[in-house]
Amino acid sequence: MNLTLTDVRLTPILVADPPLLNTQGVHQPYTPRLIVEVETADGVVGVGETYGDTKYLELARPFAQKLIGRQVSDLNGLFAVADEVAVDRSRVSGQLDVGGQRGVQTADKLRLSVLSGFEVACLDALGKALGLPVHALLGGKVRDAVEYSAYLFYKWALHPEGVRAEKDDWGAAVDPAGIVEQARRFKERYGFTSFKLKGGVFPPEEEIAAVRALAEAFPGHPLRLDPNGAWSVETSLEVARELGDVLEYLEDPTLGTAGMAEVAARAGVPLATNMCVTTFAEIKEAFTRDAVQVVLSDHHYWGGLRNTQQLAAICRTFGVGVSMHSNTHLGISLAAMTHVASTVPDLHHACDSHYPWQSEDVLTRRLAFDDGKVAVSDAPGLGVELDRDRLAELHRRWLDDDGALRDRDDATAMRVADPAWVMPSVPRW
Ligand code: GKR
Ligand code: MG
Repeated sequence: MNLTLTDVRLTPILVADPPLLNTQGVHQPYTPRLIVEVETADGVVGVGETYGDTKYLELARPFAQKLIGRQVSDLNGLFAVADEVAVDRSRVSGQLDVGGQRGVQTADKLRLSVLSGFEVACLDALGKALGLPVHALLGGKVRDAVEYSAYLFYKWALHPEGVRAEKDDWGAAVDPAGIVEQARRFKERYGFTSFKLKGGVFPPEEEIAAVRALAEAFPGHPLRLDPNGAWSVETSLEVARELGDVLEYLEDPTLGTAGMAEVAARAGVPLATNMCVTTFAEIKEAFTRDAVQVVLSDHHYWGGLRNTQQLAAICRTFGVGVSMHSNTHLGISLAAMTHVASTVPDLHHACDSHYPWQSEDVLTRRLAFDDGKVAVSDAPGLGVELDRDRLAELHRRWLDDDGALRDRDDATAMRVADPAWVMPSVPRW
């Protein structure tokens, strides 16, 4: 068996995205993703997926070149490659590590997000070469299916008039009744039993009313609300008081470890985060101050599936819960999330996934949610197959774009509907 990497292919694509609202604005009609393929000397191909914005592509290209001639099994070596790419780039631009501690973390996340696309592709290829599923390469699954939650969004029925976009069949959801209806459809279509609402869009009292309406419509179902740090400490405490009896957790009510620690100390509701703890460097302070009770891991920016396992082990050690964050993604990433989640012993919360919002994919067969769960594949590698025609079509869309959509920018997308829109300063309420 020859495990030497002989080819690495990067295909940036644009994928249809519905008009989902968040505190920064609205999703663009198409969102960029990057599909990674690695090929061994024996012709075994592995696939990975990560963010596709320009800044990721700029790192991914030199990364891909450096992989040729390396072993597909050399997963630890990927970190050395990432460092080399960063050093080469900072020599040229002096850019990567500017901006103090925050700047270092942003650069780390960028680098690790790129690395994760290659790590997943290598694991897929290695699994195929050895005839083993990815979860086996990660030590073996401890469950046969992984539970996901319905990710509810305030949304418009359509993207603004005049904007080229694909239609979705979800309709509008801009009030409690719309959110309950969306949740019903999520439950009917996919069997989800826990619900997360993306908040920070409307004033807190409206979002409290939406969560109350969900609690009434789905008694006993776990509920979460995530305003992406749009609230002050006082507002967060008020929301916690109003919803404490129905929330499984409150996600990133306010920004920063200090604010989260204050809310956590006084709210009486567990806090989850994908904003306050996003790198290993942030763990110590947040855990010492008891600022978060659940870390929402994301294998993209945490640096792959094995780093996700390390994060889970640290959380376990400190008695902090772990689950999964998501951003717009396709089936390759959902497969990767499912494999790693299947190996994490203490996964006590359903994971997030945007996948139901993505009507397009690059796989010959979409992954399915049954009773809110994705079955863990035992096929070699990730257990997914690339649809090359579809990949080519979505890449063509990326090539045809004049650059306006190649970088996700929810505030600019919002300005199409509301030219006066400026990204709200935080805390907004
Ligand atoms: O897709 O609009 C969105 C979300 O707001 C996403 O960007 C967040 O990263 O899902 C995420 C979250 O949990 O914060
Ligand atoms: Mg979040």
